Amino acid sequence: MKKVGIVMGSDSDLPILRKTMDTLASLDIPYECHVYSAHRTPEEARDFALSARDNGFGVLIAAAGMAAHLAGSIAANTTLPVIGIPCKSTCLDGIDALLSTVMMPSGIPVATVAINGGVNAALLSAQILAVEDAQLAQKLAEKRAADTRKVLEKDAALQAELNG
Ligand code: RP5
Repeated sequence: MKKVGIVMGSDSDLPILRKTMDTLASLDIPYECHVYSAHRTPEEARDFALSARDNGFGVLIAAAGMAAHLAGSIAANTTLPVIGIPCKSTCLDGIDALLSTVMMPSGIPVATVAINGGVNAALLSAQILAVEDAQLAQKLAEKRAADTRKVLEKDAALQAELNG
């Protein structure tokens, strides 16, 4: 199976990416995770993106806060699918990162998930890999069914509390 490459702009983003890694691990998807910044380590971020396909990656996830150019700069240097996670920082509640990540010019797409959307980034990367992997598609279907059951159990508990 192809690997998922995870890049974050700072180790301060790690709590969000831990959810990404946990979700990938729960689906037995191999991944690598790095701290490379579009602004502080532009050469390392560029080299990672340029070599990603040859290094066995199938999807890349890039997470950054503030003026979040990481996902866009990674996408500029690869034709692998790139998923952007805008991270909430102390100012502007993550709207700064959301707009910086999502508003890509035509030609260089970034599939942007919600602010701090670490779980969905992992699931979207899994769904991309599952296009050519029936076993992974089955695992994703089972996870969906389990999540559905959890919600219905909560509804049943609520109905029991409200209606006796
Ligand atoms: C961004 O700036 C990082 O992705 C992080 O979200 C934010 C703050 O970084 P630190 O100052 O905590 O290293 O580049």
